[in-house]
Amino acid sequence: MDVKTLIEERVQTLFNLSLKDCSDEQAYVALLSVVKELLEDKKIIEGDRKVYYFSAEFLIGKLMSNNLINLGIRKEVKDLFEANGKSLAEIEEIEAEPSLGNGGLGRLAACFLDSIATLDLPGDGVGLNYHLGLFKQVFDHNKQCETPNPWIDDHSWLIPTNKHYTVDFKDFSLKSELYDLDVLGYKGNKNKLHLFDIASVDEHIVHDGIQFDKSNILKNLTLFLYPDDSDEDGRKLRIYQQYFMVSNGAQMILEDIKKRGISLTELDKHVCIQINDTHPSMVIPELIRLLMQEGLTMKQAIEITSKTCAYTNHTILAEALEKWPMYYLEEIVPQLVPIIEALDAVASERCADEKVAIIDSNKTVHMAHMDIHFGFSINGVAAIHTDILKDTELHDFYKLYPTHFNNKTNGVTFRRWLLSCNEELTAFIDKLIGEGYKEDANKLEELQKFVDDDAVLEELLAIKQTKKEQLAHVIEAREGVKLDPSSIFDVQVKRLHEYKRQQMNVLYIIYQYLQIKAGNKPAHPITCIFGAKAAPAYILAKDIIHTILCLQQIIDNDPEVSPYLKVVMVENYNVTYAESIIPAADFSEQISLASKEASGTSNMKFMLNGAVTLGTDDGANVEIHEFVGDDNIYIFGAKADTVIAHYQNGDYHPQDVLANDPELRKLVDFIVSDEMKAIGDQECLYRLYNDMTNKDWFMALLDARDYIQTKEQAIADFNDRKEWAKKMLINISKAGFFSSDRTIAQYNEDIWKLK
Ligand code: GPU
Repeated sequence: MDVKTLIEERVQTLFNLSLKDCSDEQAYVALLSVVKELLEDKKIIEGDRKVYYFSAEFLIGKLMSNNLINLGIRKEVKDLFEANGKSLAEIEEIEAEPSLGNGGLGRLAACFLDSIATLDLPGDGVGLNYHLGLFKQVFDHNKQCETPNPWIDDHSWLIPTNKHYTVDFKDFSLKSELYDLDVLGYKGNKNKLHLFDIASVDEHIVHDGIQFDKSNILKNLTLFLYPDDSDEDGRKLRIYQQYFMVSNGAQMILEDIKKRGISLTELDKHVCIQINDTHPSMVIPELIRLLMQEGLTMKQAIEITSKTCAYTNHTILAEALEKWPMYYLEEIVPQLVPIIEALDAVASERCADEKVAIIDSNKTVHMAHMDIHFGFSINGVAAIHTDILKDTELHDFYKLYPTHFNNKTNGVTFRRWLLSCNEELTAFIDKLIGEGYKEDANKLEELQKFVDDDAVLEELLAIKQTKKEQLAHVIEAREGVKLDPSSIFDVQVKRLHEYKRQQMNVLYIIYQYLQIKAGNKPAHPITCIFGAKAAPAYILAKDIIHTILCLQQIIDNDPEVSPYLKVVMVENYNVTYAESIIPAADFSEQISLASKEASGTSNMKFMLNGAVTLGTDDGANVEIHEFVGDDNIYIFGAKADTVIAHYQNGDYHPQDVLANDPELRKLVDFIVSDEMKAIGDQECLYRLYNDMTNKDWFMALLDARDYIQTKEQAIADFNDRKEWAKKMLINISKAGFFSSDRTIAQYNEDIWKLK
């Protein structure tokens, strides 16, 4: 039966209505039920060897649109709904976005699952089923407040399974429940995302935003991703979560191997476990423990585990590399302690230097060190990032295991970040070069032949305009803020972190505000769009949000300024929001302090949608720069080696910069001006001001002047519409390398070695 008939009949059976007469909700429910069945019928990708991607986060976004695309039926369904007076886009809105991730690391995991399935490789995700997600961000009095983000309802895609495992902690055991999600490849077969949970979790213990009793593990274990770890109970809860995730995953893998009649001594020939940053690192001692329970010697178990596990590092920020006091582990998972001690002993035989020790002299366990000593591969996520790991941050490990280090520059799935979120651009590209690029992204290069074709350039600008108008509607509906779609849409959307330097963007906004007040209008009106969540315990990040929201208010209320400058920070930025913001962007802000952003992935999505990058030579910006050339990107700021030298010499002081730059001082001073204090919270504003002027750990002042000048140049260039359209076209044509299909092919070639 064809899909149209299936849907029509389903509405009839479920609601006794015709598609024309049913509500959007009913249409959604019928569509969901049909699509779930189509997924169920898909074959599971098989192979003798399989990868398991262990990750604390899977920021998968809504699934309907993606599933329709990968089933190859989106157009049919869209037409059917249209013929019945309905809009597929509006119906897709109804789905709740799963809240299973935080930022780039989680979104990368989601893109990877899509590409693994698309390349027809056997590979499953392993994670946790957080009921209330990270948190839902709401703004109150220009401040971020956190509320629960429930997303599981009767219409979720989760598939209950009958699989259960027992996970032992020191004081109790937990029986897990496993929910699966189908991950369908583009016009292909499927893999699974396995999300572990327990039945006793109780959402009702949450009160006053996202407060709850952090010691009540039976009720809280899978409530939230990244529970506040500013106190000891919070940190211990994270260990409970991590061990629960990896023990379930490891048990599931061994069960499967045994069922297939394979000897556990051959595990590494059939399984590869990719450890996504350090959150799943306890899988190493847990796998060793389970193998010993099955009768292997410790020596055998260590050897097999080392040949099975591979580790991906996503940061060089020392504070983001997890370390746990040994006594936490003794209190929670004492069964791992003798194994970790044994691993530490083996590691110190290989190298006695404490810098590479697993357990240091304070009895702290360094999770990344365990991964590197006892995994067969360690990779960074962009060329410059891997180089910095080798040369600086992990140099001592590199000397020990030079052949284990490799780079895998990140990528993004074009199914979601072009085909699904930008139908207009997709249709235009189809018309220009055919659909081959959907299977082989490098074919986007063929767009180059239109670089002097005026009609093509004009159409590209027209599509961007359409996407900007659509975004303006979305933002008006959701935030009550009216945007001018003829202004430049300058976008910085990402987690709020000092190293990403939203505070430097703040200085630009203040600069522009003061310029306009002084009678100097910008070359083109500009709208600065932000989206960012701050970790609940990250005070300074919240101060930056407060400052942005206060600026937004001041500018909105100033008729002298608001026609030329607008600021909007959207509430609860998530994947769904990204899907309307990214296609509408003119400028892509990628302004991290050089050396600090491991890769970035929104930079890739933006270029793919024809935005031009304003960025530092950091993370994957470096590779984007190489691909598009100097004329099609705006690079500014200190280079990574300069920054690293500043840290090594301890010779960067924001006061030195300010002493030489009175103009810049005025911008910083504005943060605590009367205008700001009249509407803002003085404590927050002064805290940010004092930090920026006395510490400025991520050197925003160092690059601020160069940043402002570069952005002014970009605004001026934007006015030459034809030249700008060429930049857009070249960015799109060079985006092919950043497809996660390429990234996954490389993981497979160098690390996983699946069929
Ligand atoms: N990243 Br570590 C996160 O999103 N969360 C983390 O806990 C850590 C890293 C990001 C990096 O900041 C970003 O540069 C990178 O593109 C992304 O991981 C995926 O590799």
